[in-house]
Amino acid sequence: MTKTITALLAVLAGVFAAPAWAQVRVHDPMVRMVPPGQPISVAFMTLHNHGMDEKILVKVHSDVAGAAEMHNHILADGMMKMRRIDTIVVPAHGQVELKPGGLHIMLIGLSRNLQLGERVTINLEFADGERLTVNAPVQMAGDMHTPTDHTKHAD
Ligand SMILES: [Cu+2]
Repeated sequence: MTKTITALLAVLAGVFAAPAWAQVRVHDPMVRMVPPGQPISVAFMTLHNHGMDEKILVKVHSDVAGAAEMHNHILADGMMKMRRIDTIVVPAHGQVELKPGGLHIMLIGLSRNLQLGERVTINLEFADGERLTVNAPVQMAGDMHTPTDHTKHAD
C-alpha cells in the first residue's frame, strides 16, 4: 500500500521516469538557482538502491549543461575543496545523499538561464547499463542547509 502511494506520488510529482524494475530510486532532486549569465550550477538528490547489488553511477548528463560532472568535497590544507570523481557507489539496500558540502553533480557550461521552479532533466547512467531520467526542480540556495562555494575547485 505504502509502496503504491509512493509510486503514485512520484508519478504525480514527475520526479522521475524510470522503468518499474529500476533498482535505484531518486528522491528530492534539485538544481540550484543561479543568476542569469552564471555558467555553472549544481544538482543534489538522494539515490536509493532497492536492489541486492551495489550500483555504480558512472555518467551524468543534463540537456541544460555542456558537461555534467560528479564531484565530492575533500579536506585539503585545512580547507574544503571540490574534486571531480569518476563514480558514485550506491550500496545494496542503501542510499547515498548528494548534498551541499558533500557529493554533488556539477552542471558546467549552462546553455541557457535557469528559471526558478522549472524542471531540469538530468540523466544518470550506471555501470550495469541502467539509466534513469531525473526531473529536478530549480530552487534557491536558501532552500538548502549549507551554502557551498563552487568557485573553489581542488583541481
Ligand atoms: Cu563541484
